[in-house]
Amino acid sequence: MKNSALVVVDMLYDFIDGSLACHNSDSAVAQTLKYIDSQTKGQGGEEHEILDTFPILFIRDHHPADHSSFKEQGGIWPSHCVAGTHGGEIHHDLQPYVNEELTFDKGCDRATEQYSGYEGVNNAGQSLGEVLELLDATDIYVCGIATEYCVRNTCEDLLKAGFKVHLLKDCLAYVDHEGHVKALEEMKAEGIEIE
Ligand code: VGL
Ligand code: ZN
Repeated sequence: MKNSALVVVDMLYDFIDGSLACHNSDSAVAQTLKYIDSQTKGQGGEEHEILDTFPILFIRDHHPADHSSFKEQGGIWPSHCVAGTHGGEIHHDLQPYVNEELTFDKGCDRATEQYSGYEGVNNAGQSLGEVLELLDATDIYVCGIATEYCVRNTCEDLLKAGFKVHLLKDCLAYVDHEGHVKALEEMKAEGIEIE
């Protein structure tokens, strides 16, 4: 899997079993773990070796408590993924693969929606796009929540930036099933590989 990387989008408690719980989220987390496992086979099995050959990057929706997308502020979403709360944490089972430098926050600015993780930033202020280039990644595998919003916007920005994008369809959760199916069809037509 040389030159490949996995981007895990918003596998956070508020999207799994919290205020904005999405369909298929438990299964998406389980399938993501299975996928990560399948990539570790034949690579020595040591976690640091996996990370050297197949980096795993995490996106976090990371809002201030008065984010403009929240209903109380006139937005369309219930309050979710507030920085520092349980709802904004990455699922426990994925924690062994989380590395601070490869974790990118988005939606931090109160006034901006920012569905895409592409311009999310890590604790050193680097963006996801920048770090993927530094890693020499050409093929980006994407999974996460929600298909129609953050996953889609992240995939489209990656594609525009010239990466080959592979979407792991069993590792997705969504707000609405019809919206999920439609988003997959449209992404396929745009040149995103659905796998
Ligand atoms: C998302 C709704 C609100 C997402 C983020 O990451 O898909 N959806 N905020
Ligand atoms: Zn959000």
